[in-house]
Amino acid sequence: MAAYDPQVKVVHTDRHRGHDPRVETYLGEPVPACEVPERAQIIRDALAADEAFEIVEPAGHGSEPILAVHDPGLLRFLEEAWPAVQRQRIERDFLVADTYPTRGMFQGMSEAFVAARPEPSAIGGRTGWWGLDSSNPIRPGTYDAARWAVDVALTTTDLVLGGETAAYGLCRPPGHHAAAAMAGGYCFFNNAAIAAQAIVAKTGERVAILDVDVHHGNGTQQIFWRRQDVLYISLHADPKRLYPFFLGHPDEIGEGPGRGANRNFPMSLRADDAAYLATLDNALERLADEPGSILVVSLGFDTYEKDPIGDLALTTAGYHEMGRRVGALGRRLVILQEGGYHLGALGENARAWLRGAAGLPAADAAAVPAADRAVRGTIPRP
Ligand code: SP5
Ligand code: ZN
Repeated sequence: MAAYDPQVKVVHTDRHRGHDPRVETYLGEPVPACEVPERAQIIRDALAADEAFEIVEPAGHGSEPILAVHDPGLLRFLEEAWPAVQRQRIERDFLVADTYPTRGMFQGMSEAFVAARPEPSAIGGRTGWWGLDSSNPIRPGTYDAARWAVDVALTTTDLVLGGETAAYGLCRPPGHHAAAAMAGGYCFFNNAAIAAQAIVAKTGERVAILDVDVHHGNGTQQIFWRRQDVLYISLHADPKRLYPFFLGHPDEIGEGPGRGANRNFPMSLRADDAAYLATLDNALERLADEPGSILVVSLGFDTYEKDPIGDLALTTAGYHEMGRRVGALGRRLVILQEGGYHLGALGENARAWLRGAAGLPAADAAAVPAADRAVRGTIPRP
């Protein structure tokens, strides 16, 4: 018999492994990649060893939910990119753009004129056309992995629409930097935005997205910028200091019908649990009078005190408390993985957050080995 009934369902597939970047660049210099397959494996293993969780496989959902959010050109590019590299017989095993269409290039030209510029045909030009930055190399298995990350998000959504109070999608690659017509920041499709759109379409309710990754979710903000029915709330490092640099400021509140449905909360350098949780409480006040029964969480652990991103300073105990406060909102939760790169702590941080969200005590990781727990069928409560 399970120690906890109901268990929190964790949607996971190992199909993410084909997206296995080895290097990214830091100021142009090659450095070891942060967003690696071990991340998802570590979180999966930590949750599989805890009887509060049950791992389930995703189901395929096809292209339609992706096209409800993304430009068909982005989908086509990601599908065609690796085969195009192969046709060119370039001696390399990854694809990264080095030329991007940035704002100064089009200065003074009308929006309609700029929108009518044609997509290049060369693969280097196409990669820049659909990309934000050089931190997300395309590998042979990237497209398949990115498609499965969307299916993980949509299966998680189905579970919650089917009556689960909360479910967690172990999405990899992550999604929140991907805009309607742009990949970037380790992201290809915006898993959380696709989930939110699917919820709106199926329920007709308003949906809120809470983004607690250390980076501003510029893609999610862009996708719902003019939408009143999807509220985007993000806590993140000040973009003056940290990627994505060009969006994430507090005056970005949405436009048109979406005015007021976008809220950014940049944090000060090395903000700790207390500072973060105080800002979280402020941010969640915006949710109080917002209709809708489901909250999508873009969950990142790159706010961790020892994360290589190195901007904020949260602890494992802080994650449990953050999860607890989000769970206590009384909304059903579609929780989707975004960033988090400290491999040694990722498992415990995910476990702490999710146990908090499920109203469970923070487990004492050292108390009983996983094998013993399975035999005894119970988890010691502190
Ligand atoms: C989903 C997500 O967390 N995306 C983050 C994308 C960040 N892209 C640039 C990161 C550069 C960090 N390189 C590590 C160097 C640490 N000093
Ligand atoms: Zn991040």
